[in-house]
Amino acid sequence: MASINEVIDLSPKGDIAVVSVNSPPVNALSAKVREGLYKAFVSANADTSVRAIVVICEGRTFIAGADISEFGKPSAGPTIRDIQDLLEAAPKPVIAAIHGTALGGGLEVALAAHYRVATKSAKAGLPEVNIGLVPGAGGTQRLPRIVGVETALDLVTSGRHVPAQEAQRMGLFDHLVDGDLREGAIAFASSVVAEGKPLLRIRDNNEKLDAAKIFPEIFAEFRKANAKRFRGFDAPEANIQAIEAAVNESFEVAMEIERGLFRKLVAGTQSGAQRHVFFAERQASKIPEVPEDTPTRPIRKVGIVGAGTMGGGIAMNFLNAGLPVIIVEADQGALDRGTATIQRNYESSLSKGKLSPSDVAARMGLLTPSLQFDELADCDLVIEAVFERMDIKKEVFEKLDGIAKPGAILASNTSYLDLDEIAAATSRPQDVIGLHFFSPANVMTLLEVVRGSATAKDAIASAMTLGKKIGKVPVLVGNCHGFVGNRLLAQRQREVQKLLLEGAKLWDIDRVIYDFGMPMGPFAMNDLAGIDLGLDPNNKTPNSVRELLVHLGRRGQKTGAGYYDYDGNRNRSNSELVEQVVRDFAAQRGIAQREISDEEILERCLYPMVNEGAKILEEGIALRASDIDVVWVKGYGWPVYRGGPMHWAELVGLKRILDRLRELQKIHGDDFKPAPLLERLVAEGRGFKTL
Ligand code: 3H9
Repeated sequence: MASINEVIDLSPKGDIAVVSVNSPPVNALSAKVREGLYKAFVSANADTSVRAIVVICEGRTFIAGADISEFGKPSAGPTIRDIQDLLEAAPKPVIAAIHGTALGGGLEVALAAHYRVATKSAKAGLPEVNIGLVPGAGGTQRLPRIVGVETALDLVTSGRHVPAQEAQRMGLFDHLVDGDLREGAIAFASSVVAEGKPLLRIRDNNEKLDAAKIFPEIFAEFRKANAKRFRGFDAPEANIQAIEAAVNESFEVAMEIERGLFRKLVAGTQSGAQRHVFFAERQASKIPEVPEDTPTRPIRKVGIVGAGTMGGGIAMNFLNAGLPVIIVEADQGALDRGTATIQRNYESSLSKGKLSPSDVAARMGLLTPSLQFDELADCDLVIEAVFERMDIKKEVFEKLDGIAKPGAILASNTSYLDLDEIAAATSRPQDVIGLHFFSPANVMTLLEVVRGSATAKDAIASAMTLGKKIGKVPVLVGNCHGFVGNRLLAQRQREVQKLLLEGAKLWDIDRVIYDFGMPMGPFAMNDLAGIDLGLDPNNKTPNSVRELLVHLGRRGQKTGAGYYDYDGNRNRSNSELVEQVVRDFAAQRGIAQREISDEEILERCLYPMVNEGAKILEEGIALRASDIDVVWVKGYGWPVYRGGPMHWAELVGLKRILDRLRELQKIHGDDFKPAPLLERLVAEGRGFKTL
């Protein structure tokens, strides 16, 4: 790249000036890009031989937004708004030529151009809400002026990437180019000049705002309809307010309102946490010991052992990605039920319009149900999803060892068990790996990739790549009981049960956890999943509140009663009977009950999780603190606006957590014994992110 600076080129093509951005990976609007663009537009605007300007990008995408890594740092040079002012006020037509994804600040730059052309595979969106922001360069002002208020509200609060055809229907794109984008854009620019088309400035066009002026209730209705989805988040409301300002204020005043909202959010903890998760998610796929150029094993056919809920859900991931799957069960009834569930899930997507009949047929066409284990012989990857018991898992792996082809990856979906012990049942532990999917496996995006002590690097690289291919967020974890996610969960579960016996009401515990931002409290969650899950059905001597409830036939929502009572519509209410069961059990155990504050509930549930995270880091089970955050945000519903347990811990203050753990240790014993790493970090005044 030459002409303006390392990342911006300005070249004439006849009487059209072409401004190109080349700043890999995603042409984000870094200081260098902004500076180059500004200079290029000043120059092209002033050059009287130039009759139109095309702005286009090299590489995989049009500008994908502001440079998120620059947020929170002092900024210098021209702002995005300065560039937009130059574009919008240019005395000649400016055409944005879009391929890949025009997102955030990228789309905002394009919206300040007079026209937008795009490839048929291009997408556009304002995804700032996903990193806790509002668009800060007029996106909330120009977008509703093109697509109308209702659509704009949907786009800015969902952050959805709109495909080219839909964007054209909405008026976001003026023209879709077949073939070469640069040539198409130059031809379009020439025609604008030749036909003397107007310099369309979106800011001047207020027509699309009229409907909301006549019907201002649209905002209240939108808030109400989406209250559940927006719960806890600051950014959706700010986005709505910015669009309200577009309707009620002048362009200039509303631009200032948008700027104020952006500034407040970008300095706040929610956006900080959401940006942390954005980068953490991408960081998770980087494994120092397994560099990106590590060869991967081709995976063309996948075998699944077990057609239960997990096996079926796992199979769907691969069918969705166009990979043939053979699913094996021991008995015909279970195989038929599993296949029928997969078919039913696809039909439900069909009825919601998410899949077409041919999509469903193609996916089901890739599925081969079988009762013959031997048919797994030509699979490149086999995933075991049988009952969570070591003896059963070992038997499966012994059998697999006998039939799988050399080099096939043999994976276990175990959520707790020792992967090395499973691997030892084979003669090829280097090919054995854990692929821990989360239920429902076709929906949840987390994939814990468990490495055993002998797992080969290329098997790890293959699993990580495949995980991304099927749309998961793969996180590499080491082998231990419960890996990362369930190890943290076990801490919370233990405290929840202890708190209950000490006098906290279960609905108070649920409320505190829910208000923190988790999708559900632990008891409501238990009732949903079935509180008998994993318990021995023949146990005649119940030894915990949970076992007592199961003994009473209160197995959760499915029996109309569990920790809570349920009516016919699964609405829950508090149960006096359960309160009594808890009180009696505590008395029998000699546990004195007392009032427990919300603060204590939260600290006792969450601080031990942070402490466990520190132990996990110390043991090398997770590569970095942010991987633990990704696991809990993607797999367990930790509110993304709190950034995951380790990020949150630093906001609370590691010293405060350590001090409280020490106090709790004195009262309640070694469940609260601080991790040596936590002590060391506090002593050194450092945080997890410095490791
Ligand atoms: C904004 O625009 C604010 C404005 O309204 C106004 C301000 C005043 N900045 O995802 P990938 C990096 S807010 C910095 O793996 P893909 C990413 O970290 C922004 N870096 O690729 C990764 O780095 P590495 C609004 C960014 O092909 C590499 O690029 N825009 C940015 O799967 C590849 O990323 C957004 O929120 C960025 N903006 O997906 C869009 N974007 O290789 C955010 C990416 O070191 N970006 N990186 O790990 C995305 O959604 C996806 O990255 C995208 C590509 C769809 C573009």
